[in-house]
Amino acid sequence: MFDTPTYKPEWAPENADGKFASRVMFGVKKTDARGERTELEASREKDGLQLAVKAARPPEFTAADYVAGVLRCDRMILARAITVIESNAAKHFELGQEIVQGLLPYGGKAVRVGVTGVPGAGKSTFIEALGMRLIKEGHKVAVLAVDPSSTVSRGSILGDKTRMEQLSKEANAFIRPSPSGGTLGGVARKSRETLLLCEAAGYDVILVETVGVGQSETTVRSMVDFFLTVVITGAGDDLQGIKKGILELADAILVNKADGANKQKALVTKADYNQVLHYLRPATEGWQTEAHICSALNGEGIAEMWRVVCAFMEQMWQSGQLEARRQQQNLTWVQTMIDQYVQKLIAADPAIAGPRQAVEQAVLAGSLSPTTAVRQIIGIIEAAFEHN
Ligand SMILES: Nc1nc2c(ncn2[C@@H]2O[C@H](COP(=O)(O)OP(=O)(O)OP(=O)(O)O)[C@@H](O)[C@H]2O)c(=O)[nH]1
Ligand SMILES: [Mg+2]
Repeated sequence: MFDTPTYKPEWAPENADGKFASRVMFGVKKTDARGERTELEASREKDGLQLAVKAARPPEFTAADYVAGVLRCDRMILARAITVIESNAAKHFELGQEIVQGLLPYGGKAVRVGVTGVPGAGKSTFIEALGMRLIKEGHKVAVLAVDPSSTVSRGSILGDKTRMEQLSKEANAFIRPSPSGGTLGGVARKSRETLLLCEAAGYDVILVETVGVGQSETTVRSMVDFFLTVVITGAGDDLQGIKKGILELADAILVNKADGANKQKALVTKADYNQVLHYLRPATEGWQTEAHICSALNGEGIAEMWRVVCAFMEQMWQSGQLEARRQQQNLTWVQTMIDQYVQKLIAADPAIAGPRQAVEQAVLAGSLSPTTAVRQIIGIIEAAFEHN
């Protein structure tokens, strides 16, 4: 098929010699059957094109390349390393783990702050204002997102809506939208490993944004040192609207949008929160969670909020709680991953799935009690595991 790489075109000037022959380049077929590709590559080689084609493709990095690139804070390599980690493809898993393992000794040096709050509370605006301030003070800031909705819609809280325009232009900032795909647990694993990579790259403040919808908050709480809940006055987000459980996760409450006519209301809201917080168990032992106000829009209160974070970190560091919390978080991380693995094993085993479904149907039909059903399903699982 590729025997003759040169053709005489249909039209050629009179008296043209063989040099006028044109070269025909065959297109790449999408089906990409192996034989055809080999044939195509051979023809390119003949045409001296192979090198050019190779050069156009991004180079394949080894784990060592990624590790070295991240350590010298090459943002392109950092972004690609995160893409490997976020990939659901089996072939990337080993490489991803090698990268993580290689960078593990370089992590742990950042202040990790989680920022949660209802949609529109101003989390991104706050992160941008704080991030810009920190960069001016000489910090390197990474912003990550954990977005439960992205697992369903494949959208992202740091996607189209808020681009953090100013921060994204800064050389010392790195912004990474939420990983998509997988369960929230999967997203959490990826986010934790991304956090580690950012630390290894030298980002000394990591801000993790998440929408306040329950499970994602617990997930983010389990990967950060300081957890901040951003609230606003009115708009259904006053005291009645916020769950006690969520307040108990927070190391500080930040009443945002305290500007213009809203400032007085924000002060009242702050006092209300402080009253309630006084009676709640604090998220961190020995640290009284308090409410503060700020305007992410005009910058008032941002510096004060950061001082609170620094005071917290200092106290945690001195008391040894910081290290203890991080170690506990690592252990929880391992346990969560194991739980997920076991669940996957059970779900993927055909010897379990069929019989289990039958038992569950019986529960639905009301012919089997839940307790008996659990016992039967456990029997099915144990039998399958013994068999394996
Ligand atoms: N007046 C006022 N508006 C603010 C303030 N902070 C944020 N906003 C506005 O509130 C809107 C939402 O802000 P975002 O920062 O996108 O809120 P978010 O919490 O990140 O929202 P999601 O990512 O969708 O959950 C935007 O129109 C902001 O301009 C503030 O301090 N004062
Ligand atoms: Mg946002």
